[in-house]
Amino acid sequence: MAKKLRTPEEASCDPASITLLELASENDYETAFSRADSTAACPIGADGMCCKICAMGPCRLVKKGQTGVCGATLETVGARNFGRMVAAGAAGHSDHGRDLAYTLLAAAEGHAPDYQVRDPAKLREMARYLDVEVDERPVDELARDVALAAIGEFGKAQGEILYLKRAPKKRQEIWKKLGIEPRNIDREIVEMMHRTHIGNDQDAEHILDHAMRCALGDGWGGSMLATDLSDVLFGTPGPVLSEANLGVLQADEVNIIIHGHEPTLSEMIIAAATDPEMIEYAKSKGAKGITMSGICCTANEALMRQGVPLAGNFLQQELAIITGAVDAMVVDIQCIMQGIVKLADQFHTEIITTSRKAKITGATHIEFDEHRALEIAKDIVRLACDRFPERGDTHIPDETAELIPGFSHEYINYALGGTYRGSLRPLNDAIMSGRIRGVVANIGCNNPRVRHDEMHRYVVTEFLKNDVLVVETGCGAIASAKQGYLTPEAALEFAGPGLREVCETVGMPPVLHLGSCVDNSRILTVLAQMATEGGLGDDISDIPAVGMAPEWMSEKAISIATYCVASGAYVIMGHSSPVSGIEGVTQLITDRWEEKVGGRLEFTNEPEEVVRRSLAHIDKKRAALGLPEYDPDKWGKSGDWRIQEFIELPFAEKIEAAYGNSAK
Ligand code: NFS
Repeated sequence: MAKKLRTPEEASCDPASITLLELASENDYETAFSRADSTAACPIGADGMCCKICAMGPCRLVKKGQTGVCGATLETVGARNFGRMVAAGAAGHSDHGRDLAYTLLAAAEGHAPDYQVRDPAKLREMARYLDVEVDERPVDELARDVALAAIGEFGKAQGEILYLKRAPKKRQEIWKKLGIEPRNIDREIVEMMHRTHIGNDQDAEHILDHAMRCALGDGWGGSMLATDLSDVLFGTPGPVLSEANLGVLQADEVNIIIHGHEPTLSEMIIAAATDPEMIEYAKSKGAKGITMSGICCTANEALMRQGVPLAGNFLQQELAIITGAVDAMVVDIQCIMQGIVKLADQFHTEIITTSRKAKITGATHIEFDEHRALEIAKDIVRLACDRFPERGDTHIPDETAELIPGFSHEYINYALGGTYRGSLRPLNDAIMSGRIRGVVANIGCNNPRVRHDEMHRYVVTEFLKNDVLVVETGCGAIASAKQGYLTPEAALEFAGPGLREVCETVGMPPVLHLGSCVDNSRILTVLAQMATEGGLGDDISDIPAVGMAPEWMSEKAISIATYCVASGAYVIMGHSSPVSGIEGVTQLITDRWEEKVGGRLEFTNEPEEVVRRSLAHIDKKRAALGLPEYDPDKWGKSGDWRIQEFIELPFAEKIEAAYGNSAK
């Protein structure tokens, strides 16, 4: 019996996506939404109860006490499956970081003339953490040594990852005591694969300890290096004004979408697309100009630094093609659905793969080479322009929302403390006084098995109402951007009185966009600084904060969740647990991990439950710190809000409100 297909409204809560899903349904275009409806998830695999790491299986452990052919218990199988997800996720983030280090090296040695050091201050900061001598050395010389030191972090022979010292002292001691300090980034990933090979590590807790070590190599290693190197090469983000959703596509211009994760090529395509020669070329093809926009984390990278609009998040990559207005979708690595190629065959859209690590059968492959980056970028832009005259009908939804992204941890410091005294002190004070109840990091993907953007929307709305400051990255941030939460004005409409007052004073949105998924390392940095600033304990686990990925789907999300837990955070994932069928493993990643590292990892697909558990955790941490109990009525209505209400009053009431009875 065919499975029932969801209506567009059941599949997404985003109006632009609903419009295009209607079009997809009328024209039988296949998307991840329709494939999710027609492809039942394997219930045994979904619960983590299937082992396929050798050819004696696959073993499906569905009966009580059943083991694999080798005798592996359900707990061992579940821990191995989980550990391998962490390894794959950590590999993705970290390999991305490694490539950036090689780009910096090529730039410093003069082999990549289109790249340069854009943030020398950040380069010097990196140098200090990586034990590279700074002194008065020329930028290129320093950049070369920093690049080599960064590359060394992936495979050095001795010691531990140097960035671990960016964590609070107490946290470093916990890692040392447990023996989970990552030695180098690659080694922990390789060891995870080794341990989970048939007949090796067969103690679930022991495997999961290594999962934490491997993930820490991602969070405080590969991802943190990726963030810093991107800032050095392309500039540390600060606030910019931009727009989000598929309405950013232009009917009369060449539309190029950059999709994937790396800023290296996309920065060049942005430069090429603004080149007068390229704009003239677009005009020669009948277009008025060239519009760039982004999908997934490449979008976040380009948005944070260049203000390039967001076309959408993970589940909108196919919907963008269905608009008929995308002339080229240029992809690099990660989160790119193979389905876009088949779909693009029904339109004029050129799918261009660019990474030597990621080809897709049927796509045009133009391999990126950092040594002649701009030249390749121009070839790609030209190809997009060539497709423009082939367009058929276009269906660009009207929806766009304004946003102000660009909240790097440096900018948050600056915004709160000012130029001369950049500091998180005001944030800590606001939490201590109860104006801000706590902090939630809402991150991660979309998943077509749950209503697109709905969980993100629900939890963020509830947290704002409850005076919780929300920080975001990845596709979660794009979801909030489309909702209009990433503007300072959103505080007036959606935030509780205490949070609103802080946002009004600082002039910041109540939801801060911190960047792409590798930029979750910025969240680690902010948490570490909050812990060392004073007043909120002395470790990340003391802070009234929660991390979550309510619509997660990727292995990278599992790695992020694990390094956040190992860093002391309480993490709640939505959708479903990859080990839901294994009580022993569930107990290990919750209660046992909490005993060991102070953080725990839970899964629930109930949005109300995500909010309830988060607020309960925040209040528990506030109480443990001896902070006043959160009181929603304490702060009343802040300035701008009162003025807004005053403006809307009828004239007579205005007079009375302003002068009281004496005016009569
Ligand atoms: Ni993160 Fe970014 Fe999006 Fe999920 Fe994919 S784009 S790295 S994995 S889907 S948030």
